Amino acid sequence: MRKLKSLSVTLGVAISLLLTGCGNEDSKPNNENSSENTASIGEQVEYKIIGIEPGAGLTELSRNTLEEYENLKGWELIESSTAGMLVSLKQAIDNKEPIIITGWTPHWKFTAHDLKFLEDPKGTLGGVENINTLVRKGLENDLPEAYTVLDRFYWEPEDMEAVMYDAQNVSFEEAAMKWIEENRDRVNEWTEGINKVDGKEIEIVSTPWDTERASSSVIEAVLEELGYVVKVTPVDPAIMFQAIATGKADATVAPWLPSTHQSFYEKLKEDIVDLGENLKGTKNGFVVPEYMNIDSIEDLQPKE
Ligand code: PBE
Repeated sequence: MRKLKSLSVTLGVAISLLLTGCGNEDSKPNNENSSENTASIGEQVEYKIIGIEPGAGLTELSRNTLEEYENLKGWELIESSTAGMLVSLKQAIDNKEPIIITGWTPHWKFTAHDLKFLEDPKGTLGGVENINTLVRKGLENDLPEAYTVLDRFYWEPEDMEAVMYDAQNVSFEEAAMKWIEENRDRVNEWTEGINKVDGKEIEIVSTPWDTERASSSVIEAVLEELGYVVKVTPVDPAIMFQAIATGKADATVAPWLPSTHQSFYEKLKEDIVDLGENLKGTKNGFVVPEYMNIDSIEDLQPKE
């Protein structure tokens, strides 16, 4: 690795000497002159960060990030949709052009493309996070069997990724069923000793992203096996929190905490029962293709 690095630096020096046409002592290879280089990144991406849905927690964190970093003065967050962001990302990568997106993991974009998170020294995009299970007040009394399953529900990022991966070819329902069949022992731990119910209804709220389509589909199938009639409704994060706090919905396995959905959580936490993490190890950030010569949000230059 080290050898490779020094080889590429040597090559870089040699090429830049060739380009400048002489051995001028003052000329530095381009990739060492970071201010010049990153200024051009800003220009090339037109001081735009390609964002996602306006209602996403990540969008709120990204807006704050543009305010908190002085070097991001004049930069703009382009809010659109996850699908739109993914199209822009693919186009940029196909053309080897620079692009900065708001991204997160788990997500297939990291397997489909070589990407990296920009360092976030101010931590405004949150660190490594969790996904929690929240239920409405009174659920423990009203639907004790479901409450216990929801309380026990816990899996790993690899599990969620397996469902998301399969759901590229089949429906989320089918992908969830396959995961359940392959992980019967784990599912049995969640349902052990719980009596079956006969057609009781339960309403789950979720968000529209693949991570949450995966987890909600699994919990839906597990509760259906127990005899519940389950309805899953994907909504914006703000609505999801309201639905739990007002008792309009029974449960959610979708909130990203402590940062992504913090503002919604803080407002309503008194009216919500938090059953803790169902998954650990998610992350948000500004994401760029590996080929971009930049490592940190602080390397970006303000718009002149
Ligand atoms: N996300 C994926 C969501 C939560 C799951 C990070 C895009 C968000 O609210 O930002």
